[in-house]
Amino acid sequence: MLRRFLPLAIIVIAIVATVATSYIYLGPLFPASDNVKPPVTVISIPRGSYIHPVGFNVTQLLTNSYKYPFNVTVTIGVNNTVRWVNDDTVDHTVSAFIAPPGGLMFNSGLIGPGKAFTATLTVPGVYKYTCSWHQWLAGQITVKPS
Ligand SMILES: [Cu+2]
Repeated sequence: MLRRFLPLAIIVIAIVATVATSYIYLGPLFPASDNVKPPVTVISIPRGSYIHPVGFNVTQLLTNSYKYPFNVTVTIGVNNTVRWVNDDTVDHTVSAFIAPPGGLMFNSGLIGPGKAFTATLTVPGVYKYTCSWHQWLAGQITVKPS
């Protein structure tokens, strides 16, 4: 009786082992939906941006006379996680000085060369930020509702 079912048992074990093994190896190729990372907008702080531009003064920041080197628009739920990557050779910060009511006044602290800072903006409106050490490195992010 046992001899008759032994080949069948081996086949069943082989099938189960094959399915289990392929799940282990193929699983990472098809991650569950809750493993999906939030959509990200990447802003590079370019090399050499620590150099003071001719004619810049801080008061220009608070008026409309200054053209922000970083000016992006994002939409909540689409690309509202903003990641700044420091591609320069010195430390920088990303420090908000204007945010809409209830909006995140993000402040990165020092971001070393090659390092990054990430903030997720969930309140619509206009955010303005600058580097604490190099005020001409200012940006404006407009966050739109989805
Ligand atoms: Cu800086």
